[in-house]
Amino acid sequence: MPCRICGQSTRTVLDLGEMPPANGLKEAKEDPDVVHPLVLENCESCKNIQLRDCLDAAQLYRHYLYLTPESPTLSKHYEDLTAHLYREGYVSADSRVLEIGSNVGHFLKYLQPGVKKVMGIDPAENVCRIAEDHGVETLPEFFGLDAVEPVRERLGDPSIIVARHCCAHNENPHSILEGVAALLPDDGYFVMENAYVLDTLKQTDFGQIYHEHMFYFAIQPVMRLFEAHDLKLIDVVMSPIHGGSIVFIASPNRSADQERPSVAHYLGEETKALDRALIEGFAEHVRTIARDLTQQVNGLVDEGASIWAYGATAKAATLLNYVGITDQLVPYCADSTPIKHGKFIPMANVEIRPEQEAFAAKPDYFLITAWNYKDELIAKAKHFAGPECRFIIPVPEVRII
Ligand code: DWN
Repeated sequence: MPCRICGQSTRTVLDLGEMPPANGLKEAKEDPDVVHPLVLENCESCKNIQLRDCLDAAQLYRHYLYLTPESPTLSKHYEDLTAHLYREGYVSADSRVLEIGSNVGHFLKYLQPGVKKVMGIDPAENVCRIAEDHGVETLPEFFGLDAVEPVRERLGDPSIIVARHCCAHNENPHSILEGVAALLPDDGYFVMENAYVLDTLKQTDFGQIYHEHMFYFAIQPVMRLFEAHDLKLIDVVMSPIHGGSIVFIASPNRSADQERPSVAHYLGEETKALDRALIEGFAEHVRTIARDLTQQVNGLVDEGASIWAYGATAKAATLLNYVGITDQLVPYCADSTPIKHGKFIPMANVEIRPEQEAFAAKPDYFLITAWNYKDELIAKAKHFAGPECRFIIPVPEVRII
C-alpha cells in the first residue's frame, strides 16, 4: 500500500494477524467474530507509520462505546494542556473553540468557563447526546469540508480548532485538514494531539495498534501533512497521557517568529531516534512480550490463581487476542463505563463487569489492560479490594507488582 501521507512505497513492520475491531464489543459470547487484517507498515521516505488495511469510518464511529473516563490522570493532562494554550497565547477570553472528535465534551468543559464559546463535533450520535446533556453543544457529524458551514453558523469563526486523538483515526487525514484550513482564520491555531510513535515504539506499546488507529504519527510526516494545507507547525508539546502523546500546534500564519524552539528540539531528537533499528526492535519485542505474558498467565492459572483484566480498553482487544488470552484464562474485565457492562471483548470473549463487582470478587491478580492509567487503577484496586491484590503489567515488559 502506498504511504497515505506522501505516496511513496511502504514496507511491512508487523503483522498482528486477523483481529476484530477493538471497540466492537459483543452483546453475547456466542456472537460471531468479524475479523480483518491488522498490519503495520512504514514509509522510509517521510517516516510515516500506518495501517495497511483501513476500515470504513462510519462502521467504526457512528455508534461508539468509548466514553472518555473520569480520571485524575486525564484531568491533570487537561490542566497542563490548557495552561500551555493560555501561556503561549493560543487561547484567550475572546476565543471561539471548536473541538473535533470531542467525545462526551470533557476537554471543552475545561475550556468553557474562560472563553467566549465552545463547540464540539463528533460522528458518534450516542456520544453527542451525552455531551449535550453535559452542556456542550455538539454536532453529530464527521469533520471535513462539508462541516465547515454548519460549524460557522453555530459557532462563528473558530480562533482555535482542537483535535485530540482523532486525526489518526481516519484513512484520509487530508480530509480533516482541508476543513481546518477552510475554517481557520490567518491568526488562528490548530492543536492536534495523538499518541506519539516514538513512545509507542520505545515502550513496545503495541496495544496502540488497532483498526481505529490508522496512523502512528511522527513529527516529520505531520509537517508534510500540515504543509499540504498551508499550515505551519509552530509548537510541539510532549505529554505522558495515553502512554506518551504529542501535541502539534500549527497556524496558517507562516511568519518565522511564530515558531517556538520546541519544534527544532523535538524534530532533532526524533530524526536521531526514529530509524529502522528502532522499528525492527519494536516488532521483535512485541513477540517477546506475547511469549512472556502467555507463559505468566498460564502458569498462574495452572497454580489455581484467579485473574481479572482491568480496563476494557481498545488496547485490551489487541493485547489479549494477539497473545491468545481468552475467557478460559481471564473470564472477566473490570471497567468503569456502564455502557460496556455485560458486553464481551471480541474474540477473547472476556465479559466486562463493573469495577465494584471486581473489587468484591477479590481476584488474586488484575491484568492491567489500561496500562496508561496503571497508577490510579492499582491505587483504586488496593483501596477497594485490599492491599494484598497483585497486578500483572504487560508493557514495556511483563512484570508483577
Ligand atoms: O485513541 C483512542 C483513545 C484515546 O481512547 C481511541 N481510539 C479509543 C480509546 O482507547 P482505549 O479504549 O485504549 O482508551 P483508554 O482511555 O485507555 O480507556 C480506559 C478504559 O479504562 C475505559 O474503558 C475506562 C476504563 N477505566 C476504568 O475502568 N477505571 C478507566 C479509569 C481511569 C478507571 O479508573
